[in-house]
Amino acid sequence: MRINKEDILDYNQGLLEPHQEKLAFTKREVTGAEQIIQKLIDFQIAIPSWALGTGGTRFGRFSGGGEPGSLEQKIEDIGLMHALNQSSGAISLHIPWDTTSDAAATMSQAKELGLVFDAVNSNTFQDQSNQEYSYKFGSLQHVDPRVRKQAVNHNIEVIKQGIELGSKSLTVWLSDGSCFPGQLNFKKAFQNTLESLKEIYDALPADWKIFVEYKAFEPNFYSMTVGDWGQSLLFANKLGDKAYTLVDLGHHLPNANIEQIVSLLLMEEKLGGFHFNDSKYGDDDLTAGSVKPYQLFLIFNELVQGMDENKMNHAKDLAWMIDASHNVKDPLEDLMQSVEAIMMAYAQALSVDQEALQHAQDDNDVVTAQNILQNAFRTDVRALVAEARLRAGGSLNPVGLYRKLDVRDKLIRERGAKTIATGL
Ligand SMILES: [Mn+2]
Repeated sequence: MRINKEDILDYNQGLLEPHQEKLAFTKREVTGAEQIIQKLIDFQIAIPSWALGTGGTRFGRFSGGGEPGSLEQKIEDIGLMHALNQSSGAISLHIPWDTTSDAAATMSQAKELGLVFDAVNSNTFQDQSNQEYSYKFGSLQHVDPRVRKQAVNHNIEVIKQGIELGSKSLTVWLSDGSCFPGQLNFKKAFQNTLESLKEIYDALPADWKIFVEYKAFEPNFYSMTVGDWGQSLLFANKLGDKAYTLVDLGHHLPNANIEQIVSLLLMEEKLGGFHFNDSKYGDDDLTAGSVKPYQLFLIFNELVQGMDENKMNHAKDLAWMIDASHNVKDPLEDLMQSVEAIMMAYAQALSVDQEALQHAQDDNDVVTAQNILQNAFRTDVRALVAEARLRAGGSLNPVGLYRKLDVRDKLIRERGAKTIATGL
């Protein structure tokens, strides 16, 4: 289904007056509000093709109904979400879960909905029915060169599909590692992985990037071959200029200082992309900003500071993606909540007086430094985020309009109550 422009305009009309009052107040509170609104309009967050269905766990999966059963329907879902919030204008495909047999048709469907294809993701953490060798004991790290070759070839195939869709980057997340002490020779696993990544790197077009994503644990529970940002950075540095580290918020050990990691990766000009989610315990895959919003803000503060120091374009120079899926919410409503939380953290970070913060740091004025950050975090910027959506043609309240239009019911009527999206 599609969201009509008229429905958006009608709905916004009813919310306009209180919004404008709130916006006027916020503009008095926040310096540079107009520039912030413009940056929010430009900022787009890619939606992964696997997040449109209810997420699975090891124990059960509870479909919410009307889930997209094909790539076309997934693009349609992201299109209607983008129509509502004007901030989800990119898709990140997971291959082989979501492949196209007609790239031109897929491209034109996406284009019509205002969407582009962001990073493509390979998958060597599962065995596919048609593959010759198993990834049970790893893929790019495997002791058997035939398994490594198969995994390398898969990644090269993913690059080829990405080229057809206008993508410019490949994200490699490996589940490679070991579950028991003694299972693996760490150095050999690293070297095998490096050799395999080099082959993939050599297949990248000149204007492409490769993102090496790390994860501390799961599915392997003793060692992960790309287990933290240090290991990822080692790979990225050894591979070359087109290789970067990718930070996924849920892929750290509890209480890791992710904002410090982000700051140093930007200093090294090796931060390539970012996966948003939130968690209380591990890789919980919860809605961004739902558990630790202050952490999300502190991360954005480092992102803004580091990107500005490197003269980077906030909207274009890093790959932003939501990487979350869970069991209890309507996936589209959940994604809209994530996007809103990300936009708020970004807006708050943009409002930080970086010069004053630096002075406070140079003076060892800890109280002022803390106040600068906490004042920004405690400022209600929701009206700025809503105004950015309004100016871009979206809804002042995306979830509100989604519910008013009974989108999920319509999708269930169209697609059925028992459809299951491909993915985890
Ligand atoms: Mn991820």
